[in-house]
Amino acid sequence: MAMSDKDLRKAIKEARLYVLLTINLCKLSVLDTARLAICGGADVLQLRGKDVPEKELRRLALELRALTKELGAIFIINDRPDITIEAQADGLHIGQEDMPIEEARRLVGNDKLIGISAHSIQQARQAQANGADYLGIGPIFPTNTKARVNPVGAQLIQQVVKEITIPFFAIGGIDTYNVRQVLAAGATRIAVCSAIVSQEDVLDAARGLCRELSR
Ligand code: 3NM
Repeated sequence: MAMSDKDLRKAIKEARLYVLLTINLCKLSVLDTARLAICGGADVLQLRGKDVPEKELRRLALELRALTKELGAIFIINDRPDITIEAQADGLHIGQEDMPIEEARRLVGNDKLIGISAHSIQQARQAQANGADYLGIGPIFPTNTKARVNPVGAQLIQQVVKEITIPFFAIGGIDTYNVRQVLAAGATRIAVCSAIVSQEDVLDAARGLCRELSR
């Protein structure tokens, strides 16, 4: 059964590991990657496929919805309110260059989560004021997955911890080696793509990061 909006907001607060399924970066099939990531401890999965044919994206969204329901993970769609609704996903994630949050909210309604990427404290404040349910804060470290945005460093996490009350996920270039810096700065949640989905052993990669998160 799908979670109610109240349960979803509680679940996103309690989530620790958020995995971005960037389709072209998955070493295994997207479905196998998703299953292994959840088995390894991922609480949230995001489908992200900017250059992927429409039909495939829609098919994957439906398949991942079924899988995440079965295994009990939150399912978010990147950048596509239409597919969020169609696949009955739990939420929509948008970036600073995508539509304004008010429009996203109008399109997906109050029952869905809306997450926003913020690259500065000003953007984080604005997103919170505009009704975002959670934030991605980054990129903390350099990353090829989102090379166009300059890394913000772990200092931004300290500022966000002080000021922002909605849940946030540190994101960008995070792996098992540097995750301690992120946690030391005050983050309790991380969002990861390549350090999980591009690995030979997705299960082990997810487990390794979960272990660090629960130290
Ligand atoms: N958004 P990886 S960083 C998709 O800062 C994305 O908004 C970011 O992938 C942001 O774990 C990022 O491979 C890339 O670095 C995350």
